[in-house]
Amino acid sequence: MENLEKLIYDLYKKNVRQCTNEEIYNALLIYTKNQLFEKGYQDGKKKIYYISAEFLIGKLLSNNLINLGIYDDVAAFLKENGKAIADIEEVEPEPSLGNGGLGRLAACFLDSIATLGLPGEGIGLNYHLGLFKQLFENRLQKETPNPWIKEHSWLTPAGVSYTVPFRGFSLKSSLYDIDVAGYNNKSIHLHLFDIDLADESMVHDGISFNKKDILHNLTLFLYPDDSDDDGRKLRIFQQYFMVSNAAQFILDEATKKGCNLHDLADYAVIQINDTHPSMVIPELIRLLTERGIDFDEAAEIVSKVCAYTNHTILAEALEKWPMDYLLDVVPHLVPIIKKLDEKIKAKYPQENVAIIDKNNLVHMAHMDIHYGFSINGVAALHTEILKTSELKAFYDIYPEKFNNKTNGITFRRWLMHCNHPLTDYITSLIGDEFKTNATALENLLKYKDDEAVLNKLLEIKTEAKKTCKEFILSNTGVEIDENSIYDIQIKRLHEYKRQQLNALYIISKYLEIKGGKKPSQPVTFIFGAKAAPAYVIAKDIIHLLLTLQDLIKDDPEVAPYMKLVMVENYNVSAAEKLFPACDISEQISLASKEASGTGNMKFMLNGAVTLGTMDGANVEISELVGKDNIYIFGESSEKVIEHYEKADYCSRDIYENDKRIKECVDFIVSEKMLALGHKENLERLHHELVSKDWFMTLLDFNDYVEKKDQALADYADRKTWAKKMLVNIAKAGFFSSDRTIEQYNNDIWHLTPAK
Ligand code: GFP
Repeated sequence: MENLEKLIYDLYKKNVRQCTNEEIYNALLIYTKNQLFEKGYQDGKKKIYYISAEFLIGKLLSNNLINLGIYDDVAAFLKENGKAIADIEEVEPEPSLGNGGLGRLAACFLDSIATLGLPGEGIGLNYHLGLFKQLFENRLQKETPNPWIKEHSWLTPAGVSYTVPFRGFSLKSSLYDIDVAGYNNKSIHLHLFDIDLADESMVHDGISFNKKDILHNLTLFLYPDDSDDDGRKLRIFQQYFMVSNAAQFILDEATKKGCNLHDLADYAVIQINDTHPSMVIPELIRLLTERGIDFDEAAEIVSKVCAYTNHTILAEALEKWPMDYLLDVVPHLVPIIKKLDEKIKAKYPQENVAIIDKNNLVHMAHMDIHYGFSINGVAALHTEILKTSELKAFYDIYPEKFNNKTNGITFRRWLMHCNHPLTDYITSLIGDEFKTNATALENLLKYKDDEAVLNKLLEIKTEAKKTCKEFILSNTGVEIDENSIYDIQIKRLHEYKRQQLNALYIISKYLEIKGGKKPSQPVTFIFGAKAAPAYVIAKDIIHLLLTLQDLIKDDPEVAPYMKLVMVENYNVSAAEKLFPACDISEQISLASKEASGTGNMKFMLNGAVTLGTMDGANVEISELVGKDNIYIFGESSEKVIEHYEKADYCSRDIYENDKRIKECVDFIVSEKMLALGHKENLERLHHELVSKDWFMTLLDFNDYVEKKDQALADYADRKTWAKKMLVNIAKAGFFSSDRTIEQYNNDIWHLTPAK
């Protein structure tokens, strides 16, 4: 650590003790960047380019130190000098480049690509104000900008620039790179393209800005409000800017290595992460034809380079752009897309696989499937649903293109970084093989009846709960009880993820306590979620949760037995405090709707027990841990799909015929709630549940209550519970993103890993 000490002295002419945390953070930033640079970057003839609108990378300092293998040394050095690494970490702003699971998956994948020694790059945009920062005001979500780029940051200007043509003007880009360290391996780059004239000062009243001023707004926000035409067009501007830069960059890199463009597939493979980067297909074709390749061959080349990952079956997320918008923004792509569509229509005339439908909407996923060589879902059930239902028409044409890649998470961040005590304890029991071979966690199973081990696991959990309690207090102002059961649901707010189901359970418990039935063990229900700014019902659900939070907290009859807390501005840093502390992991989406989930994996890895539906990766979790170590409830995905097909689900029938359900739903608009909350929001939500309930909350309510009550009761038998914890940790190895990336590489990318 002499170098670090010297660097600090050179920078500030002070010794470490005299430095502020900011000064030490800045010095560590420089120090770490230098170390990464010296270690070098993965390279090879063929590269994977992972293009994504989101990269939810989280803070980077500690993770980089871990992956460089110097975390312990740096932490010890700081400690010797009277500083705590945790305090230094607090100084780092969290990059705000993602929204939820999609973006976090991309970040985990970069970590694993680098760790496995694969030549690869991430490509995205450098959003200055991120998604948005969530504030709670008046028990409502308020969106404000989330600036994260400071004078000193992980971004390094790369000196690369391209011109991106739009209708009537063009925009020059600048590239910024973030190094992503491999664990005990070289780094790869996350390439973030930006414009030079981004003007943060144009934002007013929360996150409003002139959506037409593309020259200045293009890289301000991730997912700018798309509730009007200008907002939707802005998304196309962003997407095209991202993929045109990516395509030019990829062709440049390949050409420099000797590619003659006809053999592009020997140099590049592109993973299209969801539909946002889909325009890379016509853009690459455009660039190839500009360079003298004829159209049909260009389309063929691109089809050998592009692979598509589907992350959802929700229609709203499968983008369909009106042709008029494309004509307005990227008219030069339109003839290409039309030609691609004609070729398909000549072979497959059926409307349901067309790229351009009869309403002149361009189906981006359809283009990806026809002109990509691989289509993957993100969990076994999800891929099955794609094949047999959502994308069946395509599966019938191209069965060989479909494959499953069950999601994974990087254990460097989601265990080694966020849970040092558990990592150290596991290491003391089974050595550190699991750090590079995650399935070695199964070696823990030999301790499943070892009382000392089980007690130690409980002790580590209690310590994590204490740390989390401090975080909750500073974030929400609510003091929770570390001896209560922590029941946690943290994920984007969406009706299909069914935070409203959890809320109805909490209402039922509240009513029970008021009626004199006290739970034997206090429970803390913890939520963290952002709602998309234009998603009205999602925001109403946040309002319901915040209103319940206060109602319960201020009721002396109820508060000793349960609390509800909603973390403000839930992000990766908050997640790192919450996962280690969780007892019960809420994965309660309507079966068939959650493609995979990855929070479910982070929870089990940290010793929480899942309460969930047979949806997404929950199915694989339940197969791995066995029915004694998971709580499953709810209607099956087959039945749910059948309900949608027959359109026979009627929430009002359930509401009117089930006294308890009616009572809980009506509580939303009870006098008590209306005294605290807003009539408009609560009534709208009540109406939605009774008259629509598109994601069938009421269908699963009774089963949910029963299984959740069971889980809470079982918690009391501490030894049996600790055994469940141990089995969950031991079986989490399959969900390492190293396994996922290995499968992507073996089945789709075919890259040669560095030795
Ligand atoms: C989406 C899906 C999740 C899936 C992730 C990553 O994330 O089920 O795990 O992508 O594949 F919905 P979110 O929309 O939940 O952020």
